[in-house]
Parts: sequence; structure tokens; C-alpha cells
Amino acid sequence: MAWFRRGKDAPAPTAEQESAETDGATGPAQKRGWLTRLRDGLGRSSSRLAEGISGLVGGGRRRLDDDTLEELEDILITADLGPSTAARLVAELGKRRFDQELSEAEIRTEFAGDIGAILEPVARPLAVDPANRPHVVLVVGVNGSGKTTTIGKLARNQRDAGLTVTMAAGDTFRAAAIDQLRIWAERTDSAIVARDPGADAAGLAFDALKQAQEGGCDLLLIDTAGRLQNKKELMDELAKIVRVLRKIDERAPHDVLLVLDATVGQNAHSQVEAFRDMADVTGLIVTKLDGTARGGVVVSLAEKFGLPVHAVGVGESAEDMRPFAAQDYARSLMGLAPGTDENRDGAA
Ligand SMILES: Nc1nc2c(ncn2[C@@H]2O[C@H](COP(=O)(O)OP(=O)(O)OP(=O)(O)O)[C@@H](O)[C@H]2O)c(=O)[nH]1
Ligand SMILES: [Mg+2]
Repeated sequence: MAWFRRGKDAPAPTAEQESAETDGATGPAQKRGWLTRLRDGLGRSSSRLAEGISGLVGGGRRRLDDDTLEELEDILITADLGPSTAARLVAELGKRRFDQELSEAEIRTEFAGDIGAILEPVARPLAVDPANRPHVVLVVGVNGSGKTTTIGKLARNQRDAGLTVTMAAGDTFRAAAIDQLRIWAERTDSAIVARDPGADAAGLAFDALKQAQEGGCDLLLIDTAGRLQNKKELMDELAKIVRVLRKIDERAPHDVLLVLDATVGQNAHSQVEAFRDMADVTGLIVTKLDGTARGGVVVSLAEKFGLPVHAVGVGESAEDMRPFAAQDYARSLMGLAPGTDENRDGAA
């Protein structure tokens, strides 16, 4: 089942469709529902927060005075929620519950509610519109952030939804990068457009769009080389890729996805700034949340930039990425069982 919406007005999946997804899976790993994956993936972040809060409150209750609020603010910062988001969360908690005696679980529930509210406006599944034929997605980010793997995951989901996918091996710097994409193309039964290492990336993107158009392909996913945001030449190359695509279709790329590695924590902010200026980033995908206690970074990104967060990655396999759902994320981050989340897509 698709977790990418096929169009902005596509209906949410039914409960039957959702359970069919897990029922159809084979290995034990696939059978674990998405919510379990998300909760497990955010385990490091949620234990850091839970341990911090329980260390402060103990097994009983604690009065919410200024000192307690200050300590809670520090705990939120340790999970990379960032100073401004942490201050906002604590101020809101103080407004509602100042001087009351709260248990550890109540504090986590209060924070989860406010975090969910911050995330709600940015939790938007990517809307692939097959009417664009192809819908063009340019994938950008620094070295090793998870771009190529993300393309594989997106392709898997779209193929499962019955869309045809072409991948463009726009990381022309390394032969290994082209091979890595080729493997994902084979695994997902996608077409691939590649050239020899050293070829011009913009020229390749141009050819790939032409081919995808001629072949009537639904979705074109363009991989790019990882680049440090301060290397002007490489950043200029991204702008060139966009210019060249627009010669064929002035609305392309329909999406520019910035892939961020959550393990870098607050450094993700400077990456957003640099890539947004250079390539008109339209949305974010945050990966490697399973390898870090910095899961709060998604909340601080949401608060600061307001860019759509389309999906999060909690592992290396094709099943480890789903659309971003605000309440699920907020509750998992706070180590709570899932509540209801209207934006959930493909939850098990
Ligand atoms: N644990 C975990 N690993 C991930 C995730 N996403 C990607 N990876 C791993 O991170 C490493 C880098 O991923 P790539 O997809 O190659 O990253 P990239 O951005 O394409 O890298 P460059 O092309 O070198 O810039 C690989 O070993 C992936 O398997 C994730 O969500 N969780
Ligand atoms: Mg890559």
C-alpha cells in the first residue's frame, strides 16, 4: 500500500488496507508494525527523555515550580529539541500546570500533546501526482545523510502502489554510488538512467526526464551527490540541475527533498538554510532516527522552518520509512503508547 498520497485529495487508507499491508508481509521483521518500528527507532531518544524526567520526579509527584521547569527545559535540550522549542514547551506547561503536583507520566503526556501540536502543521505526506507523468523528485543533502537509501524506500512504496518509477543516478562522482542505486532499482523493479562516473549530473538529469517522459513513467527520483553546504561549486551544480529540468517541464522538479541525518542534531538547521537557498527545498525527510537520541531535532526543525516533514527513516530496510504522523511521533518520542492520529498512513 502506498504511503505517498497519490494526489492531494486521495482518501486515507482503510483499516483493512492497513492490516493487509502487514498481513502480506513475510519475514518476522516485516510483520512488526510500523508503530513498533517507530517506537523502537525512537527508543534512544525516548529513554533519554524518560530517564531525565523520572530522575527529576522520581516515582511520585513533583510540584511544578520555577526550578523544576528549568530542569525540564534542560532535559528537553539533551534530546535536541533545541533551546527555543524547549523554552516554548516549558512555558506552555507552566501556563497550564504551574504549582501543581505532576507525576512523571503526566509530564510526558503534557509534553507529547504540545509537541504534537507543533508537528501537526508540517506532517504532510508527499503528494505524488501521476498526472504530471513523470512527477519529478530531486533528492538533495550532505554526504551520507541517506539520500540513496531514501530513494530506494520511496521507490518500493510507489511500486507497491502500482506506479512506475525511474531513478536517475545523478551522483556521478563515484562508481559505487551508481552501483548502489542500481541495486535499489533492481530490488524495486524500477528503471534506471545512469552514465559513467564523471559524467555531467545536469545532463544526466535532463536525459532521465526526457526518457521518463517518453516512456510515460509516473515518478522520476533523481539521486544527487552528497555535498557540503559550504562548497559553492557543488551547490551551484544543484541549481544547474533544476534549471535544466525546467527547460523540459517548467514545473519540474515538483518536489525537492532535503534528506537530513538526525544524528547531526542541531547542525541540521544550517543544512536546511543552505539547501533551501540553493535549491528551493520543498520538504524534509529525516533519517537514522534509530541510531540517535537526538529525535527532538525534528520538533525544532518544524518549529523553526515550518517546512513539510514528509517521512522519517528508522532503519536501513525498505520498510523503515513511512509518512510522518504528528501524534505518533510526539507520543513515541515521549515513550508513550500511540494515540489517535488522523494523518497516519499505513500504521499497523
Ligand atoms: N540506521 C539507519 N541507517 C540508515 C538510514 N537511512 C540510511 N541509512 C544508512 O546510512 C548510510 C548512508 O546512506 P546512503 O543512502 O548511502 O546516503 P547518501 O546520502 O546517499 O550518501 P552519499 O551518496 O555518500 O552522499 C547507509 O549505510 C544506509 O544504509 C536510517 O534511517 N537508519
Ligand atoms: Mg548516495
